[in-house]
Amino acid sequence: MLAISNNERNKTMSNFFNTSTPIKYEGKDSTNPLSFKYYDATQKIMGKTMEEHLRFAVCYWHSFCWDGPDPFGGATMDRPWIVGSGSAMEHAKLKADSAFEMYDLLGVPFFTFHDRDIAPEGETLAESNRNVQEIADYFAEKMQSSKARVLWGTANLFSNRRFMSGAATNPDPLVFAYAAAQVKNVLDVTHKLGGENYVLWGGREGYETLLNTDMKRELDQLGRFMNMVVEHKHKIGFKGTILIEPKPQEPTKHQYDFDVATVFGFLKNYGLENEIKVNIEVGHAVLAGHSFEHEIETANTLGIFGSIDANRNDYQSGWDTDQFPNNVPEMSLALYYILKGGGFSTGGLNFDSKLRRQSSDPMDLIHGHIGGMDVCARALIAATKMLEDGALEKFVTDRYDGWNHPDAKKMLAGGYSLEDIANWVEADNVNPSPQSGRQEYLENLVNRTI
Ligand code: XLS
Ligand code: NI
Ligand code: NI
Repeated sequence: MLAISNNERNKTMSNFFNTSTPIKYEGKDSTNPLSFKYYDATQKIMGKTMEEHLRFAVCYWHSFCWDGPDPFGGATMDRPWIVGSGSAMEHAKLKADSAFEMYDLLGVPFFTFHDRDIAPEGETLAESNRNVQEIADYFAEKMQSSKARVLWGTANLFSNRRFMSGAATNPDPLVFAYAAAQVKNVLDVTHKLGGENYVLWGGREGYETLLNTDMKRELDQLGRFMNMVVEHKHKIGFKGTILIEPKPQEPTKHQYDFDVATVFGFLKNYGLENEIKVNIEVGHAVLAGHSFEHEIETANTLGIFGSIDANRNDYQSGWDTDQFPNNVPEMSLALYYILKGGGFSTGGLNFDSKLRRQSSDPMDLIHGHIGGMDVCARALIAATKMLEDGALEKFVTDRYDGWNHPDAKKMLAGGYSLEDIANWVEADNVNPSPQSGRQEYLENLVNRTI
């Protein structure tokens, strides 16, 4: 069913979806498409409810701003706040009404937004920023009757053509300044709304060709920019986490935030490794040539794990197609490593997911999120089984057991030189015997939990 056209609707009370009954958990045998089969928000599992473990967030941009274009055709989705009559600010409020209608239907605890998603750009940045503040105040009113909170806010520093050559990494200092003014506003707004994190995704922070690029200068600019963000966070008393979202390319050919390890190197270089963490997206990990769990464990290892965007790519095209998660084994391993690392603190699981172009009905947004939430809930159940069972962890512990020997410890502690070790290996005829890594056996253990 298509949405009711704009003139039929009340401007302050949205009725975008053709149901007002909140989606409930009905169990896996339910055939009701408007129910959760696995996500039972209040079910306790390893000491926390599913809601507390998963910390689901709905994203504003793909859910409410994207209306289905592709390179060969325009919009396919009926979004009255994009095409209907009324002022841009009236549209923004109507969009907010529909967004909160969806948060409440799904019962999600969080949402995420860019400044440009929620409010129209004005004639000047001052006007744009005021528009964002006005809609944020409108959110604050709506949050009094909704349980949805802000997981993170972010600034759109990539859509407008002024950012075509980068935001913080632009050759023009005026663009750097403009971006700084935009980020300050969204960070303030995120703080005011009680947001738990602030995200920086640098889609245009990179370059197309070295022929016109001073890489060292651009990285220094980005380093200074990030330091200013952190300084401002402390100045205003924002307790949330600042997160960088790595992505190797798209839209820019070479992006400076390529992957988790690259971001860590950047943070170290600019003295930010204790201030900024990462928001890892499934599709971005894959674009960088990694598995999602590799990126998560890398972040755990480096102490910078923050949050995730759970959307994945199309397996065949390989693009950042931002599909709702629908791969239980992939998400199970991801959650296993997230839980092993201690789970989310300020972070959460954001659906930076968009519908397929032919899913033109508003209710498709509900189906997409139900599916994504159920996939993640199933994965959470599998991940906790892996942890509670402990066989995987025990295998890894046993595999490294040789390092508990006092001589092995001494080798790592600097107690022997290269020469000492060489003398010992030759004198004692040290001859290690290879041990199986048992990958297939371990994969079978994982499979039992899914
Ligand atoms: C784009 C990114 C973007 C960020 C927020 O690929 O995933 O949507 O999550 O700017
Ligand atoms: Ni993305
Ligand atoms: Ni993302």
